[in-house]
Amino acid sequence: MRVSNNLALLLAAAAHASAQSTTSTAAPSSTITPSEPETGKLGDAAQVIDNPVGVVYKATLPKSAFFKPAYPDGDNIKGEVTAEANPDGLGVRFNIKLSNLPKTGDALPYHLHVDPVPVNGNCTATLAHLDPYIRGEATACDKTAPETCQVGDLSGKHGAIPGDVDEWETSYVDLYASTVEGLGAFFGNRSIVFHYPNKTRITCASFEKVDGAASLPASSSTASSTTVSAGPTGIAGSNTTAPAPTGAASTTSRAVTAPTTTSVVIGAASSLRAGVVGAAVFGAAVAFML
Ligand SMILES: *[C@@H]1O[C@H](CO)[C@@H](O)[C@H](O)[C@H]1NC(C)=O
Ligand SMILES: *[C@@H]1O[C@H](CO)[C@@H](O)[C@H](O)[C@H]1NC(C)=O
Ligand SMILES: *[C@@H]1O[C@H](CO)[C@@H](O)[C@H](O)[C@H]1NC(C)=O
Ligand SMILES: *[C@@H]1O[C@H](CO)[C@@H](O)[C@H](O)[C@H]1NC(C)=O
Ligand SMILES: [Cu+2]
Repeated sequence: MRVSNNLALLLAAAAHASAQSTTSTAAPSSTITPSEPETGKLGDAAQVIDNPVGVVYKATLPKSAFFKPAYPDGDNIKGEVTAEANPDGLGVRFNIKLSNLPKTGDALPYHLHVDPVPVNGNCTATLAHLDPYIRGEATACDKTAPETCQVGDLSGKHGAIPGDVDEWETSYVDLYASTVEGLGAFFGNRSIVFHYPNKTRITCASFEKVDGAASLPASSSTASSTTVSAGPTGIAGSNTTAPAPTGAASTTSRAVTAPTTTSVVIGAASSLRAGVVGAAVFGAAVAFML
């Protein structure tokens, strides 16, 4: 399934490239049929296979919400997001643990956003979703084709937060968001934003590199799990993703030294695209609505 998908993508990319070489004025969208998922102007997102192992980024939600009406008492969603390369460097595992969630009845989206949160906590200043392939968000992400989604659209690719629970935690590997500094898909200097179903920004936090991080437990590169607890103070499920210190843990933080030119990404025409991704993110930042 995966192999044939990738093969189809490569063939599609080859056909696209040859079509462009003969009809250079044709709009890229002319080769996309309406039944295919919408992808970025720069194509599908590349899988990142050399994320630095052992480097951990963490975003911790602030004490008070940005959208004050969500918590009139000054409270907020509580929780944190950690992100670390898979043990083989392919993709990044996100571990998300939240509590004191608002009960809206509808699922809550969340995304990686382009800029970090300023010291005044202004979530609007985080700009738009991380979207280095310039896909936009006019059409919803098709989670059966995550490479076509905005890199930062984590809830679109992996599922939104249920709107009727107090606590929620999940763990999954995203193959497109990266901890390789220099890539457009790098999010270690950016932020994560949690929204109401109507897209209002409730709260947000910047990622920071964790010093002296130990490796999270090694697990299958494609495994994911989600647990939900409706109890206000329950700890059910709290050990389903708990880190288990092992011999693989390192006691010092590892500097990222890989220059961008040696970053390895795979995917259709990725080598051509990688060079423009960094510049593209600035363009993506301009048209922010979310
Ligand atoms: C928050 O950031 C947005 C976008 O940069 C800006 O327009 C707005 O004035 C800021 N609000 C505050 C209270 O700083
Ligand atoms: C974050 O890092 C990326 C890749 O190194 C870079 O292109 C971008 O300008 C940085 N953004 C901020 C807000 O520092
Ligand atoms: C979005 O939803 C929240 C929660 O229901 C509400 O407080 C807020 O006013 C809504 N914002 C807009 C722009 O409709
Ligand atoms: C937590 O771990 C213990 C010991 O492995 C196990 O007995 C228990 O069922 C686990 N709890 C949950 C909620 O997974
Ligand atoms: Cu968002």
